[in-house]
Amino acid sequence: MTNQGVREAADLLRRARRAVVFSGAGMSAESGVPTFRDALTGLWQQFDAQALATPQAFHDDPALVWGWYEWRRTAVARARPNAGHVAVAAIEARVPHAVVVTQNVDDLHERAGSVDPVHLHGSLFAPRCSACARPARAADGPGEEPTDGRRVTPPSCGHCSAPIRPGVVWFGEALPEDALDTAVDAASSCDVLLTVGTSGLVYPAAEIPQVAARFGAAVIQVNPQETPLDAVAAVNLRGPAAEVLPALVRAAWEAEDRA
Ligand code: BV8
Ligand code: ZN
Repeated sequence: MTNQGVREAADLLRRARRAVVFSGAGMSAESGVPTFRDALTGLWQQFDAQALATPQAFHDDPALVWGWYEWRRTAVARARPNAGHVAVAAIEARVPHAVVVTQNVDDLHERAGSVDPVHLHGSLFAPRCSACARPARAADGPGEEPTDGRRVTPPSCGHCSAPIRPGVVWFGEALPEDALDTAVDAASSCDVLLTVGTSGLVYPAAEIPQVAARFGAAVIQVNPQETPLDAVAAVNLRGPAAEVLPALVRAAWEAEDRA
C-alpha cells in the first residue's frame, strides 16, 4: 500500500459529497469472523459454505444448517468491531451523504456506530419462519456452541409450527428488494465508492461497485489480494481493512482537524 495511493484516496474522500462504503467478509476478518473463502472448521469442514447456505441444505438437514448459523451467530456475538469498522463510521460522519452497503450478515458495522447499514444478504439476528415468514424471537447473547459446532434442531414457529430459519439470503434466493434498490440508487449517484474486503464474486451484490464506476464515481478498493474489482478501481489499497481504513481517515481529515 503506497502513501501515494492513500493520499490519492484521501483526496477523493475529502472532496466527496456522496459516498458508498461496500463491504464483504474481509471487513470482519480482523474481528476473528472467518471469511467465506476461509475453510470451514469442526463439524462443518466436510461441507462447502456455498452448499450449506442454500434452501436445499436446510430442507435436507435443518439441524445441521441451523447449528451452523447458531455457531456463526455465537462467534459474531463474541467478536468486537475492529478499527476498520470504526473508520467506516467515521467516514459516514464526515461525508455529507454516506451509505454503508454490506454483504455481511454480522452486526459489527452497527456496533461500531454505523447508521442503518444496508444488509444485502440479510442478518444472523433476524430469524423468521421458513413457511409463513413471521419474524421469530432472536436469541440474545452468545449461544452455548461448542468450538467445533453441533447440530441444533431449529425452534418451531409459534404460529404455524414450521421450522424457524436464519434471516439470511441463501444462494438461489432473491435479495431483499428494498435493500438492493437502496444500494443501486446510492451507487449510481455517489462520487466515491469504497469497496472493502470483498472478492467481488457473488452476484448481484458484485454489481454495486460496477454500477458506481459506470455512473462516473471513483472506486477505491481495500483488499490485500487482487480481485475482479481491480478492473473498475481508480485506486487499489493492498492491505488489511483495520490498518488501511484508519490511515485513510487520518490522511483525509487529520490536517483539517489540526487547522
Ligand atoms: C440469486 C448470506 C436468483 C448467507 C450470501 C451471475 C453470475 C454468476 C452467478 C450468479 C449470477 N447471478 C446469480 C448467481 C448465482 C449466485 C452467485 O453469485 N454465485 C457465485 C458464487 C458464482 N448468486 C445467488 O445465488 C444470489 N441469488 O441470484 O437469486 C433469483 C433472482 C430472483 C428470484 C429468485 C432467485 C444470492 C447470493 C447471496 C448468497 N448469500 N450470504 C450466509 O452468509 O451464510 S453470499 C456470502 O458469500 C456473503 O454474503 C458474500 O456475499 C459472499 C462472500 O464473498 P465476500 O464477502 O467477498 O467474502 P470472500 O470470503 O469471498 O472474500 C473475502 C475477501 O476479503 C477476499 O478478497 C480477501 O482477499 C479479502 N480479505 C481477507 N482479509 C482481509 C480482506 N480484505 C481486507 N482486510 C482484511 N483483513
Ligand atoms: Zn410460521
